[in-house]
Amino acid sequence: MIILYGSNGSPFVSRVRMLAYVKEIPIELRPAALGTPEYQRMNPLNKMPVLEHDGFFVPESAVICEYLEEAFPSPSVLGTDIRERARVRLVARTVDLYLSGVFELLRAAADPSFKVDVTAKRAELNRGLDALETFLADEGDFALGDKLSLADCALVPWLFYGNMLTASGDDSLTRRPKIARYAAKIGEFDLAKRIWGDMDEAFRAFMTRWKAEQAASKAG
Ligand SMILES: N[C@@H](CCC(=O)N[C@@H](CS)C(=O)NCC(=O)O)C(=O)O
Repeated sequence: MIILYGSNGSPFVSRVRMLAYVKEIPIELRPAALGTPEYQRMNPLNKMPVLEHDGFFVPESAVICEYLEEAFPSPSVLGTDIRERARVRLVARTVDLYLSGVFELLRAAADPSFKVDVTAKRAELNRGLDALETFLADEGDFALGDKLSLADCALVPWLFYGNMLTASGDDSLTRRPKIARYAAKIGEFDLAKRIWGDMDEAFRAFMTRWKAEQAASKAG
């Protein structure tokens, strides 16, 4: 039995779910009781997601994806040779380490009480996006060409938020031709639509709760 603890609004949870859709792995999604001793035992980092596979716990979305790739090798989404695998991992790592500025910039725009150095975040994001622009393939429907890979599983959920930045009038993605082409092209696939649909539902529910909490704290 495979259980994924987390919620669909998280790009890290959605990355694992996208892989599960691709590999047709039946995964049960359960809420993550962050902060509880029970959850802490499953993931001492106290973040979502955590995967439970027959009693074995795996935290960290990138590690979970590679675990599932090894446990369910077909179809392969990591690449057929060591250089292809390096390129897949490089894109996924770039998303993880250098593109999270998107989340902070969106949050800063929505929540004046969220304090962040916007100029520094923007510079960091630009560095990551410049690198991504270099790493993406010139042609093909997917991040690294004609075959869907773990690079797409990292990028598609991230793009849910990246597209929000674009919708707010920010040209960070659209002024970079390869990223712009990728964002438009991948959005045509049912898989991306499905992931973004799941994320949208969870995000709207989160925003409704958050706005109610904000209103309650102002009133009280
Ligand atoms: N590097 C982690 C990041 C996971 C992460 O940041 N998850 C967020 C949700 S999007 C979380 O659990 N936040 C709760 C917290 O930080 O307390 C991964 O790839 O799984």
